[in-house]
Amino acid sequence: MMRSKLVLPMFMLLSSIGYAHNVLANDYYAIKSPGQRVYFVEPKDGAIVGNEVKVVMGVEGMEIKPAGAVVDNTGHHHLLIDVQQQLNAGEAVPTGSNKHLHFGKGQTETSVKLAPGTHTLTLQFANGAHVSYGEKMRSTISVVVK
Ligand SMILES: [Cu+2]
Repeated sequence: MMRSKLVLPMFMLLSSIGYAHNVLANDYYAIKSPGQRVYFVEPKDGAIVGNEVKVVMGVEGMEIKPAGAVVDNTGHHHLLIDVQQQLNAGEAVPTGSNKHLHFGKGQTETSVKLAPGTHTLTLQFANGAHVSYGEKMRSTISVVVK
């Protein structure tokens, strides 16, 4: 009886240690690797665009790999459209949302349709399990659709 009551708390404790370790490891890596970043090749920040927007996604210091295995310093792009809540390192990019687009085949280009007005586009790189690398691998721009 004692033993089974301890299993869940122990599991929770070990899980939280694992989580903290991942977050710390990501932060450590971010400090050690200033050359790692994502950026918009297209469009440029502040660009005035038509309602069909071609987006070209760039990355430096990490390798693009299709979703699947989790390998250090690899991952795939995500495009967040008008999302205010950003993803910290260790948080998974939501699936099944039309505001969080996954490029899990390793794509670096896409085209999105946007209504007239100002829109925020965020690139977020994440690992093979769609777990965000956080702020270090994020870039946000705004565009104005005519
Ligand atoms: Cu993904």
